[in-house]
Amino acid sequence: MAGFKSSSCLVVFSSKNGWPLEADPKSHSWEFPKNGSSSGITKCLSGKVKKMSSKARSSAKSADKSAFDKATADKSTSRSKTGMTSLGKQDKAGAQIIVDSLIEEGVDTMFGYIGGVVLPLFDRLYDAPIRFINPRHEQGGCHMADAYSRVSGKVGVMVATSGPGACNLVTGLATAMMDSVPIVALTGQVRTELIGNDAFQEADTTGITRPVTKYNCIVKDVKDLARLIKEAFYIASTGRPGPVLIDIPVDVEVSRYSIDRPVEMDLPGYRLRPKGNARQISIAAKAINKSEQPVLYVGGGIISANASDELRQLAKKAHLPVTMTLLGLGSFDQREPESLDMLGMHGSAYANYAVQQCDLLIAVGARFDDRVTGKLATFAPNAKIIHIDIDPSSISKNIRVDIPVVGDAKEILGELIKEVEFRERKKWFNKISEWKKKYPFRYDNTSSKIKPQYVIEEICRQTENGAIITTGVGQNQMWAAQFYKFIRPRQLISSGGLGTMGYGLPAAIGAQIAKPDATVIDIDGDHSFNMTMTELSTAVEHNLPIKVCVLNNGYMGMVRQWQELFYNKRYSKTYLANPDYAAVARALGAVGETVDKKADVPKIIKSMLKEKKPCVVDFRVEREENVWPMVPAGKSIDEMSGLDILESMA
Ligand SMILES: Cc1ncc(C[n+]2csc(CCOP(=O)(O)OP(=O)(O)O)c2C)c(N)n1
Ligand SMILES: [Mg+2]
Repeated sequence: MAGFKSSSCLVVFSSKNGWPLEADPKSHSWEFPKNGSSSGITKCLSGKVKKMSSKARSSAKSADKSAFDKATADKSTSRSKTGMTSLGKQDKAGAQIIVDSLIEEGVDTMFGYIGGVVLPLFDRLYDAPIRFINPRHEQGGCHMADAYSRVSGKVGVMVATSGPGACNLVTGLATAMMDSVPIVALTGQVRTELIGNDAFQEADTTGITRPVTKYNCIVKDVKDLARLIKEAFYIASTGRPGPVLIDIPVDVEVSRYSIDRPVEMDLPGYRLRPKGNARQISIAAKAINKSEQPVLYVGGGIISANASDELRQLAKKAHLPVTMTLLGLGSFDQREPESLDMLGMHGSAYANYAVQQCDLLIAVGARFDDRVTGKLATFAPNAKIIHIDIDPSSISKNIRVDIPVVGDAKEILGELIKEVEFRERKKWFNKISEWKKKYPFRYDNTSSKIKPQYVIEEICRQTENGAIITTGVGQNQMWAAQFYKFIRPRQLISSGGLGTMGYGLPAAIGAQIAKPDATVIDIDGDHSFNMTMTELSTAVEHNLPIKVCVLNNGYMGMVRQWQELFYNKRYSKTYLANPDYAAVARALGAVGETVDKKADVPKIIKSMLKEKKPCVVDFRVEREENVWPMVPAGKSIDEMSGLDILESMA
């Protein structure tokens, strides 16, 4: 491919390599850039470049504009009435069908990065009523779409070109897949007849992304395009949500099709069971009413089902202690007396003890992940287990469940609330409060060094528990989960299942786009931040007041911790020289500060919170601090290391 922009027109040379622009000799109709673009387009046949006359250009433009106006008018009338489609009846290029379908789905913001085979689509996006955020790397864009979704509750949309663009989405899709986040990713593909030819920028995108998407497909015919996009949104956002990818060859983008009836989905094998079985719900309620020592264990499913209100009602009405997974944090206000905070590998001692000693474990929207259960054979050994989940395949997957209830958490908890009774369970709650008193999350706050936990506590105090927090992966993530007390859903945005370093900054951008007025803080690790810090340019471009707090210990701290504990302190490749992050931030147009004195922490956080520009604060924290407690691999969750250390700090 080769192309350049001349003073008067975009000149494109066609090549056999699949250069995509509407240069197909068997051609479909041409798409013309709309107002504001360069003055015309050249049609390319077998490498020859022809120039359009200015008269032809202007008539083409006006024809195009009136079609656009008509489409817009069609949309405003038909959408609300039919609730089905506004795609209009006129003949349209696939690229326009894509844009209209997105608008139909209520998309007003999307993320994406251009490339050859998506040129027709980007041309249609040029003046579409959709806010477009251009990341600096497709992985970043996918994380932005993911966090945008987690914060807004809407489907995140990401578009990328074929080959390298699509490949760059893989980590982002896998992150969303593991955490059940609804994303629709649109990728361009080489022309249909070139597929399988090792064409320029060809990759088997559906093959590569199959394991990291809930569903994916390639569109072979423009007739199917609107339906497949509609299905993509539906599949992504219903049931157990997840990412869906639609691969669209460039010839489909330029082929024209006239949609003359409402678009209907055709998903005979995709069945949803939102309502839980009434008998199972009654059995669960009876078990709760009978239990002396129950624990509610809740995960991200509560948040995606918007069931936090019901969770609160259930916990209060039946009087149940509540522990949350990393992704569940925020679903139950951690200031409430029933909160046991997070459980699992770096969870609270009181949550882990309670789970191990409970007689009834009520799991809701959680999947018994190994970071939660530790040694499976000895997990919650005395408990009867209720599992409420929308995904039947996660029932009894890791742990044998006694009372499964498949369905939507909001609906099921709503029913359960009606049947449960209040029980005081004084002995049980007393036991829990003793553990809470004995083993709170602690650190040595008398140290003269900056402790990472102190930075987070101070951020929590100054933001009055109200900020949206994103994280990197590693110790920074675990300390954020331990020391920031979350009070509402969609407040902690973190890569739980995949544990993707580099998630924090792009996630903060996606979160801030979703909630422009919120205080959004990325609590990051130095090396996690380094993976995607190029996205600071995106934050600067859009003037987003995100705040990045780098807990800079110089190390890949979490891995160093394992090396300290289990590899005889042989710190193999966990130290990397860092750049001056504040200077990097300034070079990219953001505000950058470095803090190395403990006494400066409160005031720098105060000024950071007032900052309107994106800013990065590089906190030079204690280098070899560890996260406690810790359940070593293969141990039961009540076999925690570090409790003596926590006690010694009392
Ligand atoms: C993309 C990616 N590569 C490697 C890892 C493995 N890993 C987990 S935590 C970690 C170290 C993180 O270092 P840093 O961001 O500085 O965080 P810290 O633990 O020091 O807070 C590594 C390498 C990962 N989770 N993600
Ligand atoms: Mg680090």
